[in-house]
Amino acid sequence: MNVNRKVQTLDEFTIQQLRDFPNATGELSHLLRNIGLAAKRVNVEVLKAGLVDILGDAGTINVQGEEVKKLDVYANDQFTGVLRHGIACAGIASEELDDFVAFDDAKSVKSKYVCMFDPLDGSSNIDVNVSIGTIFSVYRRVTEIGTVVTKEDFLQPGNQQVAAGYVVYGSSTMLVYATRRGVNGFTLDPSIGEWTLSHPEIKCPEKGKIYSVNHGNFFQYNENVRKYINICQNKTKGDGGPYTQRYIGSMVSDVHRNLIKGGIFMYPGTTDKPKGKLRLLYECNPFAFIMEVAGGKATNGRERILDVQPTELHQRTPLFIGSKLMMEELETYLAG
Ligand code: AHM
Ligand code: MG
Repeated sequence: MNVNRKVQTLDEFTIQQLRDFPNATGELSHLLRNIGLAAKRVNVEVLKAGLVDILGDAGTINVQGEEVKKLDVYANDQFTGVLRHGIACAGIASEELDDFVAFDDAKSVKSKYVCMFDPLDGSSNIDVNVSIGTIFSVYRRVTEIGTVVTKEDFLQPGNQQVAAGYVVYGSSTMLVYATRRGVNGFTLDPSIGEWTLSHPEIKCPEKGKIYSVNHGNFFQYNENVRKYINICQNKTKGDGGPYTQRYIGSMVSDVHRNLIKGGIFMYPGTTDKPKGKLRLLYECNPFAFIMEVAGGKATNGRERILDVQPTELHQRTPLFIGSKLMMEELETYLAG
């Protein structure tokens, strides 16, 4: 190990980035710092998830006499809380909440960003000790600074994102975030409780060998998607294959792996659910932004995810996302 290598923390990194923008206010750094703080708190609880029988089930009172919250509710409270009390965020929308929340205190109305998040994605994996994650997306508000934010601030197409990121609570805990300038990954060093730059300037390999899709739904996908899946199964060495199928069922982990190693992730529409399962605003848009900045692509099968004009906070969309060349091959099949 090279002990002389400079270890950069998330705060150092974001502050250094600011130096290139003399007029920057530091609000985005502040917001990212708050997200990092909430993620550390959530991480502590995720690490204890297996002790739920000892520490008490959600909704019960634990041995210390404290009310035990479901982890996804806890995560939602943490992210909402840090953003509400910070100085950079004027309002949030979350998978956990039916409607957006406008922060109406005197400081928050002067903030320029709104944030959307899925506080704990893949929550069906909590009980079985499989990686889960948080996904977030940051926009500049479109309403006037000094007023309370409205729905219009949240219903912006993904191409307006200022930053987006995710946290994987996995074998180690990582925070990855993108701005238009690049994608960078920070691993939590538990010995000092700091996010440490471990994956600078992430680029998604143009070609990959991994395809990720729920095969259980195969016969519910349309013919074009089924054809492409068959192509993935039949790749030979001369053809860039063979491909490997990997599907955890936690989007954050599945897309994170494919972003680093090269691959494609699909959650197509099904006959039962033509719009699929995933949510445009706080699941698909942030990943589409990260993937595009890293050199990959993301579509809903017809158009670029980032160009979709949202009409509802919780709208769903089919998603195809991953390495550039794999996506281009997929698109030839989706075109029919
Ligand atoms: P959630 O937000 O309720 O946790 O659901 C989203 C998750 C994604 O992380 C994952 O890609 C997908 O659901 C898996 O769904 P399925 O089990 O239908 O394949
Ligand atoms: Mg989710």
